[in-house]
Amino acid sequence: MKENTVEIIRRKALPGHMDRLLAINNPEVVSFVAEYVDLCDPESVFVFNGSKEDEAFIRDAAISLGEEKPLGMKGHTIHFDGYNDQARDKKNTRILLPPGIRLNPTIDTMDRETGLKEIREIMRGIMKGKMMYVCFYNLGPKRSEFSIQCVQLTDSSYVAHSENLLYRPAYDEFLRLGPKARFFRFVHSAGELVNGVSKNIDKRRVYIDPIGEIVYSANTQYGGNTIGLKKLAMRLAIWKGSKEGWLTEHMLIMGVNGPNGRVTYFTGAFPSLCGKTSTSMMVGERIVGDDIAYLHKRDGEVRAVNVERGVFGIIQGINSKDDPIQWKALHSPNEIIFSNVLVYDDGKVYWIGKDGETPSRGINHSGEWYPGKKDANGKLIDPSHKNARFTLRLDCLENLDPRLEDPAGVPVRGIIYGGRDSDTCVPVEQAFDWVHGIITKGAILESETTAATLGQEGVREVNPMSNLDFLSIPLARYIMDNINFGKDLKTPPLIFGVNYFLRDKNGKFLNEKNDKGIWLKWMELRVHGEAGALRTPTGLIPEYSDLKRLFKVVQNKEYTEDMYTRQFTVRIPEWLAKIERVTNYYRKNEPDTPPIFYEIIEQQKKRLLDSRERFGDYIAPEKLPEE
Ligand code: SPV
Ligand code: MN
Repeated sequence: MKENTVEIIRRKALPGHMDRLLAINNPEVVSFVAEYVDLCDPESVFVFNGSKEDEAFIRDAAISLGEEKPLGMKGHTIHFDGYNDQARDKKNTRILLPPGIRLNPTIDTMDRETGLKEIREIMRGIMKGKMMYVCFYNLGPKRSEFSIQCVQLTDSSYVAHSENLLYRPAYDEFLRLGPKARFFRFVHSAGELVNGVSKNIDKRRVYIDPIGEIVYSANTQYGGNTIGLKKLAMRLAIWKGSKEGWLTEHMLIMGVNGPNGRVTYFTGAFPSLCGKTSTSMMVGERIVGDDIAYLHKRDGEVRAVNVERGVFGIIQGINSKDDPIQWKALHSPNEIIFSNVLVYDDGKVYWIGKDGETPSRGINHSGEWYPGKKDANGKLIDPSHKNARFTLRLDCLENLDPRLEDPAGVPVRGIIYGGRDSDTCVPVEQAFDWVHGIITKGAILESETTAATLGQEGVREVNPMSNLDFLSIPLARYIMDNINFGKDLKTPPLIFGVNYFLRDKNGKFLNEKNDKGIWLKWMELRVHGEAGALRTPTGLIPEYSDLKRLFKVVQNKEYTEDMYTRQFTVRIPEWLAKIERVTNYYRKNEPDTPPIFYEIIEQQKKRLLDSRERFGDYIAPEKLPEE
């Protein structure tokens, strides 16, 4: 190691912290840190060794620097992002690629050399006057074939604090692995702060370099843009997994409790703000993860781990009746960071959809807030942001599954795809087989856009596997990776589509929020061949008698045949329109889409047309044959 590499850091490291770095015995770690100490020019360098004292130091720094403020309850803090910095910035998020690689047009890319040059200029001196945290984590459980080590550099104590809750600190793993550690790298700076928020939003950039396995994030604070190990690492992992034959998915992982103590594991992909977290936290079931999963094949089975160990969840709509588990965790003295909610009465929090009245005054991401307040463009400001969130460790939740840290992962028996779809798909439907599922439930999933990303809401967009925002490889290749993943499995997971957002002609939702608990129970029975099904042109749906029984036994609810018919009627015109839309989309945007995709879609179209001949546009389930 060059002497001056060490010297660059030593000059700024807190007492004893250079030794922490050298103890790792990995020259790559030292030269990575030195490069960015040199470029970003922080005032001091803190090396996080994973101890309780270090965690407390970071927590306290977040408060003393004003990035977080304590709330009324012990352990609770509030963090605000800047007014236009509360969601993922898709426009300024770019994958840096060498010439010749083409991604889906919705993903912004940039020539690698140009991007690296630009971001280095933006980051030059960006940490002046601040402390740089050097943090070590593990993605996935430790000492597991799923594990990926990471080093995060950030000048934000909020980001470091969030990562301490969300990921497994792994300085010990770096010590153990020494020079063998290969690691993902993240460099973040919130940039210059004014009133605690990033000032230079015009220079907000998130640049992802899958070849160098490094991500840069500058002039932003919102977690989705800054927490390197979350959606930024996901792009690196998708790239890596595609080369190595495993998958990185925007998926929850959960155990569903079946009869006689049986636990069946599912993963589920939903776009942001479409019910993924609330599904994973369903009362009576077991959460393993709510956002990102790695899927490997082992001994003919699919195995999954939660990449994270915490939740950065949407808070809007959480209430005591529908979400008792989250409600309880949010009202207990756990270590929790609230972001972009309303703070009132000196330390109470309010969010849209919470029990009780909206307070008449408070502080939110826009400063002092009162009902009727408008922003500079005349837009009414909600008391809390729609994408306001809470960050906590999963062990705050009473239904955490004990296998979260299992190095072998959990065996996956069912995969669920769901989007925000007001008029086409039934609430739950099983695909005929793996390939049919990957294509008609996953690859042609559409969803209406939400507040999780900047831009207009409610626009229907194709969102393959709910993972489109995070793809660093061509979509056509990603679809083939998924199809191939299903080959040679002894127990291929069943694939299901769900839709929590179906509405009637008057725009009223056809389902209650917790009906999803029943769809889970039905899927669990299907995995074990213990429930029947009816065959539709698009898949297999539940029989009324099974759902009626499940609603009664699980939720003590009467489920009428009329409700069932309204929910599970096959909507042929809407399905045909969807096929038209998605086929056009793929033809236009993904010229390399594999032929199997079009074959499966054509077969589905033919089944829909044949059924229309026999039954008309809308087929009530009573007319459908058993599977
Ligand atoms: C999502 O938007 O899908 C999230 C939060 O899970 S973010 O970190 O913004 O990606
Ligand atoms: Mn997500």
